[in-house]
Amino acid sequence: STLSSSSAASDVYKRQIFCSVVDNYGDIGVTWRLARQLVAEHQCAVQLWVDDLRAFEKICPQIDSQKASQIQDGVQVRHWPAQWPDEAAADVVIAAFACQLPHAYMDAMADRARAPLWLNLDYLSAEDWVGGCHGLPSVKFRGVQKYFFFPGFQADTGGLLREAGLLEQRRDFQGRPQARLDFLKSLGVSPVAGSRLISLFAYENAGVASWLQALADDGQPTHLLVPEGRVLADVQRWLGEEPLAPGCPQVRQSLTVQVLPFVRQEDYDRLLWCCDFNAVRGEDSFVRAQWAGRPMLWHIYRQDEDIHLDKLEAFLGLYTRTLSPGAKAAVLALWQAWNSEASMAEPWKNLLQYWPEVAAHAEQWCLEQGSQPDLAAALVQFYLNWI
Ligand code: TRH
Repeated sequence: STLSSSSAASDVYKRQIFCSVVDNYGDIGVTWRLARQLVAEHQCAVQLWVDDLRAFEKICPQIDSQKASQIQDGVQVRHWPAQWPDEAAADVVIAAFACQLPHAYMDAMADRARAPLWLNLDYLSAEDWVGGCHGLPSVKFRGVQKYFFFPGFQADTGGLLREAGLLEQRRDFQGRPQARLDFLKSLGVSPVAGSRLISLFAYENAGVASWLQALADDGQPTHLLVPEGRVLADVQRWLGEEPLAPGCPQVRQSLTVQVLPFVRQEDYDRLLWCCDFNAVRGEDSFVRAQWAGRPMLWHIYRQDEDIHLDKLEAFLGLYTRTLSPGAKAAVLALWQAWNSEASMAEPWKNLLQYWPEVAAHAEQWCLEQGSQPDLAAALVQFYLNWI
């Protein structure tokens, strides 16, 4: 098509986002969300370069992983090949998660009559230093200045990805029990009567068995939904079953375990809205669980030298600030046990004592975060201030 020829692309695509998939689905999950939102809410022409279309296809099944160029939700999706095709640079260049741009492309940025705005969209962290670094100049390449753009929870950061109307949609959905049941049914889920519905998305975790045992021993039934993925082997080991297939629930005392197929990103959101408690991981599902307004548990992505533990502590500090001392201690103990793969038995029982407070707080936190400018809007504003 004419759109994919390089000269036309330079005229049409004013924003280029680069995503190198390092691991899992967070890299593409975040950039895909941002690309769509820039198109839908800010009328930007966006080109998203992704080096792994198969990972993309998992969260967005309409992607054709064989196609080098395709339009999805108004975003031009381009496969980012090892051999860089000679493409012109856009007005705004967003490199996600410090990915290295092709050298020839950096030359193309520098060769433009007017240098582009070049941003590094960083990882999310609640640490204090983030606000001080957000928006600062980073490196320069042949006169083109790169800037740090940090997502975050505080007013001095770039904020969080949040589509317009998201919280209203979520509340509307949660206010319609039949819509919830219909959606769950479409996933093959009929919640066990009187049960607490929990979703479990996590990395491998030796603490899983102790949590499942605590849920099985509990007086109230739990229906646990586990999207296919890395934590499944631990769940299977505890069940002592052959590989679990999506769709056939296993019951152990009070606990029903059901594996779910990996669903499209929009449906994963809805799944979070349906549940009373969400275990999430990484970066994008972590934010979406906050928008779901329900109590949650975060399995943070491990980093070298345990620097992820500082991030965990920083978030917990913010998140639990307004909780009573007892509820605060309960949340801290649960999250710390989960992230050190320690026993979840006592921390889980303890959290149940504070359930009403923790549940009300999840909605309150969502409201508080939702009152700040969203990341896409902050990015557009950054550009307007820059020109
Ligand atoms: O997949 P992740 O572990 O991604 C991680 C993190 O982003 C981490 O910070 C980063 O360093 C690493 O990747 C490279 O977890 P995350 O961020 O929650 O991304 C999962 C995405 O998958 C998210 O967009 C939601 C989506 N998803 C679906 O679309 N359907 C599903 O069924 C599930 C379970 C998830």
